[in-house]
Amino acid sequence: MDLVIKNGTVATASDSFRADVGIRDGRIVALGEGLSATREIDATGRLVLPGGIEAHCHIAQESATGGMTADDYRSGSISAAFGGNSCFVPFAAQHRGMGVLETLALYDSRAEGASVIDYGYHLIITDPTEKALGEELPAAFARGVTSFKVFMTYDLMKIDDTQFLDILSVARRHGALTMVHAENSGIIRWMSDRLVAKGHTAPRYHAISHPAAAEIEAINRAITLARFVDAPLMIVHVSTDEGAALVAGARLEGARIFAETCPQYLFLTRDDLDRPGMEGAKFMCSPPLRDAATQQALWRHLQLGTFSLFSSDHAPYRFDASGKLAKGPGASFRQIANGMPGIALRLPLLFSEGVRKGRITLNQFVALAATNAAKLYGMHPRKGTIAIGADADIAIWDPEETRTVTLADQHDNMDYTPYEGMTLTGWPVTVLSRGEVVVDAGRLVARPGRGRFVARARPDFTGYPGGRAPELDPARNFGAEIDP
Ligand code: DUC
Ligand code: ZN
Ligand code: ZN
Repeated sequence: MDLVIKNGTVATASDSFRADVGIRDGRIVALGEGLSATREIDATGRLVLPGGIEAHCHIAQESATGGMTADDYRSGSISAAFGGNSCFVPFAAQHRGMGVLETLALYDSRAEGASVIDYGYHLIITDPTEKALGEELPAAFARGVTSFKVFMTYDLMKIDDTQFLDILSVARRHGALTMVHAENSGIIRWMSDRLVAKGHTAPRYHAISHPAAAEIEAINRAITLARFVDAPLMIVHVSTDEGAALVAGARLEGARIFAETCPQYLFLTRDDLDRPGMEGAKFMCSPPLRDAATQQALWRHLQLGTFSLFSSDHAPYRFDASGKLAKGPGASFRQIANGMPGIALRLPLLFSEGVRKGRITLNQFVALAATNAAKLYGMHPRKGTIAIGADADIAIWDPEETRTVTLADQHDNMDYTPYEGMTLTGWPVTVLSRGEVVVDAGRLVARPGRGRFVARARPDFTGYPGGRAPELDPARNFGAEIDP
């Protein structure tokens, strides 16, 4: 062994136990008592957890209208590592007219030589041409990009229901997971037109223009379409109790329907959009922040397992002319980029307010931090757990350390944090990726560019049998041959 982490409490998604962790050539090779090696890290009083996997973040990504995120693979990965993550999966966004493989090549050029932690991509598909569906998505899957995100809203990105069914079918055939941004485009446009016509353009009206009903309708439709063709589906950034309840109902019936929520929906409310001047723009994201009652409902869904994932949706747009205020200091909510940072605080927020306050167990925390993402995005058991043979992607946490969040301590390229002033207990102190220390005691000690692309395998849907609609079943549709 070249390294042993000694005397800590190891936790996985199922168990917590005292053990030393032995590492050789970047992998975990031993778990036991009294292990020794030439290099040792003393983890007395600390938790030894799988490194976090940040499964939803926007890094070096331009929006359909051209705005670029403030973080690239260097700053984004460094910020992720300081937040206890040793792997992340940003998006590779196809814009209309671009090929899928061309999109992946572009993101390769952005990530290679820059990331301090391992990375993969989810593809965003906005232009599902015959070539994309027939050749390029299968090729992307073969090179380890096994999840595809689609949008039901945004004029320059949205797909219609037919295209959605096409993508779900291709994903199902290859064993990929389709992810969806579920909001009803018509409701949002209808509300936005009326608000703007009456001069209601301030950031707070963003939440009014994206009502809960828009999310609920779209989640219902997305689940219906996915179940119709028996395709697995991940509903990202769920912000409503009713939307989460639709997911819970489908899961109870064995459908392969999964969901994610994000820190902003648990820790912020739409009152934050009502801050003076344009300050509310810092809290604009889509779906928007909701109310305190919804926060409580979402915590409940997190506790009960409706949400498999808890991701940051780090979408870093600065509060200046390069980001949120690109259209000027008095821009309408329609013209302000949606998104906020959170990649470094996702896990400290969940640990402090979830584990420390008794809302979730340490093992649930591990599942939400890493294990579930590893399983659903095809990286388990190589990543997302502490087990013999797994990559030594490990975060050592001090569960007693208390810090107050402030921008000066952040490592991203942002000029604000929405969580400024929150006091949190429990912080990652040392983060390893494939056995190499990346962050230690507040310092970056690894070289940007050491992170590697992770070719992901098929997601693991064990326990969810699914089942297709009778009209697609040859035994029940008078023999019609429809191959979804
Ligand atoms: N969807 C995201 O996933 N992130 C930011 C904005 C959006 O619409
Ligand atoms: Zn989205
Ligand atoms: Zn996002």
